Amino acid sequence: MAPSNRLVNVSNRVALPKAAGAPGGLAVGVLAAMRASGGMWFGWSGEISPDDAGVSPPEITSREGITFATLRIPATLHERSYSGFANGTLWPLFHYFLDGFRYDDEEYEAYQAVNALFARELVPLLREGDLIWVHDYHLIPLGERLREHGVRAPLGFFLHIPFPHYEVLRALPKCADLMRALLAYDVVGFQTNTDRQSFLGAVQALWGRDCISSSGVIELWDRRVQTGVFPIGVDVSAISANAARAVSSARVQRMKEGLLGRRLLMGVDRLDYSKGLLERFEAYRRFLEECPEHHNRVTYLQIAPLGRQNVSAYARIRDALEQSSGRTNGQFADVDWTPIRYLNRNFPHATLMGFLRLAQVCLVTPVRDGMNLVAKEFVAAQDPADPGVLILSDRTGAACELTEALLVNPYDTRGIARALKQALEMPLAERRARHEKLLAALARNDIHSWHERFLEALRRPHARVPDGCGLNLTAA
Ligand code: GDG
Repeated sequence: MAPSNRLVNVSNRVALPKAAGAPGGLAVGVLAAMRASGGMWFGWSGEISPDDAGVSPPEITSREGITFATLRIPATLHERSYSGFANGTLWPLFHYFLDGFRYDDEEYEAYQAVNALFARELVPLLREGDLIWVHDYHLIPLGERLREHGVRAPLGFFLHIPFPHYEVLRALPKCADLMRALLAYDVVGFQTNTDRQSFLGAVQALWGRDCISSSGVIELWDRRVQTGVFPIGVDVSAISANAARAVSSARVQRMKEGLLGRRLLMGVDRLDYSKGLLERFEAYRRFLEECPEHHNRVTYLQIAPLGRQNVSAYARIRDALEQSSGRTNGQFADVDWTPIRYLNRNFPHATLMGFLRLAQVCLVTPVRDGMNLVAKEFVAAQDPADPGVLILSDRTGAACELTEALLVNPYDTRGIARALKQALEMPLAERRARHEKLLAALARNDIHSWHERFLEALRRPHARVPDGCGLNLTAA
C-alpha cells in the first residue's frame, strides 16, 4: 500500500495487545491484517464510563506499527446499544433466530447514538488519502454518519456474520433504514455468495431490480456501491508453526498427559447459542450410547469462553450446557474417565493451536455461522503426516470452501454421532488425502488475501470485484 493510503480499521471492539477479554473471530482477523499493513485501529476500548462523565477523546497507543485509538462508552448507552440492539436484535436476527429476537426503540436509538459518537470522534483523526474499513453489524450506520461529516474517503463495510434472507430481515421494523445506511459505503463485502445474494435480494425487494447490475453493483440515488464476496481466512503458516511449537509447552503437555492415551475430540467456540453446542453435546451422548466400543477410549474437550453475559439468552444456554455435560458424565463416566471436559476458560491462542494439533477430531457444528475460523485453524494446525478429521456444519461459511471435511446438518444429532464414528475409524490414507485438499483450500484464500482483496476493491471501487477463493458465485 502506498504510504499515503493509510488503512483505518473501525470495529466495535479493538483488540488491544495483551488486553484480557473474550476472544472473537473479528479481532483475530483484523489484528492479523493490521500486522501486515499497519495503520490505525479505532473502536471501543472494552471499558465503560459513568453516564454523567461525558465522553473523553480517544486514547491513542502505538504497538507493532499499529496505532490503536480507543473510546470509552457511557454505561447506559453501551448496555442498550451493545447488549440491546446489536446482540439482542441484530445478532439473533442475522443468524435466523427469529424467536430469540426482540426490538426496542430505545435500544435502536442508543445504537444510532453510539454510531454517531464513533463518527464524531473518528473524524478529527482522519487524514487525506485514508482508506476506511468498517467491520460488522455493530457499525452499519457509521458510513452514513461519516458522510454527514463530509468524509469523502473510500469507505468499505465488511459483514463478519451471515446476512439473512429478506423474509427474515423484514421482521426488523428499521430494516429499510439499515439497508439505506449500507448504501453509504463504496464497497460492501460478505463472507459467502449466499450472504451477498440475500443482500441484493433485500435491495431488490425495497427498491426494485433496475438499480442492480449483473456484476452486483448497486446504483441508487447518487450512490454507486460495489458488493463482493471476501471469505475470511487464517494465517496458515503462522498457525502451523505455532501449533507445532506449542505442543511441547508445559500446558499442552499437561493436557496430553491427562488423556492417558485416549483419543482427543475437540471443540473451541465462544459460548453462543449460534454455535450449536447443545446439539453437539447431545450428538456426543448418542455416539457414546451407540458405540460402547469407544468408551474410555476418547475424551471430548470443549473450550467455550464466556462473553455477552448481560444478554439473557447467553445465561440460559450456559445453564443448559452445564446440565447436558453433567448428564453425559453422570451416565458414562468411570472412576478413571471423564467423557466430556467442558471449560468456560480463555486460553492463549498459541496454546489453543497446540491443543488443536493433538486432536484426532474437531467438532465445528454451528447452526449458523458467517465463516468459522476455528474450522480453518484446526486444518492449519494438523500434522500433515497424521492429520485429524474435521466434522463441519454445512451452515457455516467455511463449508463453502472446506468441502473435504465431513459435512453434517447441525440439527441431525444422529448424523453427527455417525460422523464421529467415521472420523475415529477413518484410515490414514483417507485422512491424508482429505487434509491435503483442505490445506489447499486454506492456502487459496488465507488471511492475507482476504485483506488484500478487500483493500484492492476499496482502492478501485468502480472495478469489478473478482470472485474470491474459487467459489461458485452463480449458486444463490
Ligand atoms: C465472527 C463470526 C467469523 C476461541 N477461544 C479462544 C480463542 N478463540 C479464537 C478462535 C478463533 C476465534 O476466537 C473465533 O472465531 P470464529 O470465526 O470461530 O467465531 P466468532 O467469534 O463468532 O467470529 C464468524 C469471524 O467473526 C471472522 O470473520 O468467522 O462467523 O461469528 O480464532 O481460535 N482465542 C483465544 N483464547 C480462547 O480461549 N486467545
